[in-house]
Amino acid sequence: MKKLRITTILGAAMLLAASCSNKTEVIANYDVIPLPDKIEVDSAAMGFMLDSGTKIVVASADSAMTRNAELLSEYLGQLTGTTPEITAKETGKAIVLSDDLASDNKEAYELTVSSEKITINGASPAGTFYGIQTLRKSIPQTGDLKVLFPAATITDAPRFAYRGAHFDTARHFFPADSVKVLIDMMAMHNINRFHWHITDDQGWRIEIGKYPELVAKGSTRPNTVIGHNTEEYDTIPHGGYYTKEQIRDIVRYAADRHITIIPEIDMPGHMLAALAAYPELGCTGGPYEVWRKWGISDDVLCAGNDSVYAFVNDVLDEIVELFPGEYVHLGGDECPKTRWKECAKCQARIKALGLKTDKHSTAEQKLQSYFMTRAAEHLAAKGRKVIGWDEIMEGGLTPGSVIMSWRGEVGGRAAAEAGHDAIMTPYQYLYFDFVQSADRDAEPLAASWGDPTPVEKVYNYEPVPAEFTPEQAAHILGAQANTWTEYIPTTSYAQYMMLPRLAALSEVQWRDPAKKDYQDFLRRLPQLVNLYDANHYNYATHVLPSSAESTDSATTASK
Ligand code: TNX
Repeated sequence: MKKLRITTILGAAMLLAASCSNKTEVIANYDVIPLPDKIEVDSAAMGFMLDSGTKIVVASADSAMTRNAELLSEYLGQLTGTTPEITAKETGKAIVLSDDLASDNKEAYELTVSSEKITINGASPAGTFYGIQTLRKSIPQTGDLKVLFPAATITDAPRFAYRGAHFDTARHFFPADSVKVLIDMMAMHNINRFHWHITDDQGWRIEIGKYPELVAKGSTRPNTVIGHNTEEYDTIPHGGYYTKEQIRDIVRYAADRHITIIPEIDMPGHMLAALAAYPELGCTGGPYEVWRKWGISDDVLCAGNDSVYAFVNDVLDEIVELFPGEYVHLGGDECPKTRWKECAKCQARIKALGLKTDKHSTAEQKLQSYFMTRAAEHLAAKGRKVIGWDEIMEGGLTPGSVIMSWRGEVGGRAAAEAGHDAIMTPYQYLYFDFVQSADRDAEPLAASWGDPTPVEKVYNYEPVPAEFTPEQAAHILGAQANTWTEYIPTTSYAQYMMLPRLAALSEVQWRDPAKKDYQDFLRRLPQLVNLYDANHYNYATHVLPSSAESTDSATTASK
């Protein structure tokens, strides 16, 4: 708080100074995160001075390119105090945006800086956007600025096409505006997939027209267990959900930032909130309650009941309407078979399908595979593909489904070896709900949990197994970090858990592993942290030089 007040006073003083004096001149530094593949600075040539005369030129009528220009203008306004005008015609000193770079990698871009102009040419509007991110991140501070960009040519392209970040808004609800802030954070780190975990035992958080009780009953719990499933409960009702209008708005907001949202409707387990709303969908018929604690529930969707399959299809129909991306995530994790073993309907279905336990899987695991396959087929008929947690391999993988490997790399490896696509998200490296240092007492929230996963561990993660052939390696679509929110009750604390680990992740996702260097990453990090400050993001300071520490992180995180 104290820091905030001082910053406000300082900000006002700076504004005042600027109105009577000249702007501060700063020199851009292209050593950003993730570091571009090739940076050639021509120190003999004159650089480009960004000042109030600079315009942004975008000739293309493409709406994505116009949006790129608007975002660049916004970013520059935020950092330098001057918001450049956008025009279609090239006149005078300008930043020129285009999207006709010849490259096999559609997210590639080239950025050139001369005394007269800066050009950012992408192989697609997304490529141009990453050039914009690099330009924005190269500005080392904020204020009323003139920025000198050294003459340079930067060529860059990402390593992986799938660069994901997952966030759980089911265990705790996060308002639409803070989801947008998370999307901005992702965009800043060149992430292009937001895996949105939107339903779980503890809350159903998306409006579904055909089943109004899902949010009416399933989005609220009267109280929540304290800490790690102690016997004690707080007295605070917790709830919230996103209306269809809010979802559409967020989908658009993400698309403007070249991020595709992958919604996850976790099934057949992790469904207690839905069961509380529609008890007839469970094996016992309930009653059920929206869960007030954490863990794995034995109560799951009944796999022997035809109305459950109809429910799943109906929900997916509305999901597909809201989310235009290629993939829908169907979960599939942590589904105990306790109820199915005792349920007459489930056993009848097993019998009717002729499912038998063998040395690879049990009959109930095969029933789950049947369940997932039916949902996947429904989506396939609508032109969508399925992602599932690695458990979906247990009873036999649905052809065409992508495996998201979270219980280590075993599932992802097996999938890729068998010729299926996989995304690596092993909990040992990429779980951002896990504590960041071994010194738990120093963490802002008492309920910190998980094995210590420091920034360096994330940075050094390599998603492609060393012994893989190029064909197998091509099945590793990319990597993703997951932020589960059992112990993350506020947006501020979520930011603290994600930053700066998202920065480390971005180099795993973007860069050639042979060129990665943790010490060099640490050297480049403070400049990115200035941008975190400019956006008022909360972040962890474990690996920052003490001068760059945000004094507020500990206090705001515990709010
Ligand atoms: C396991 S990862 C889960 C989540 C929990 C998480 C906590 C996965 C597919 N399932 O339901 O929130 O651990 O770290």
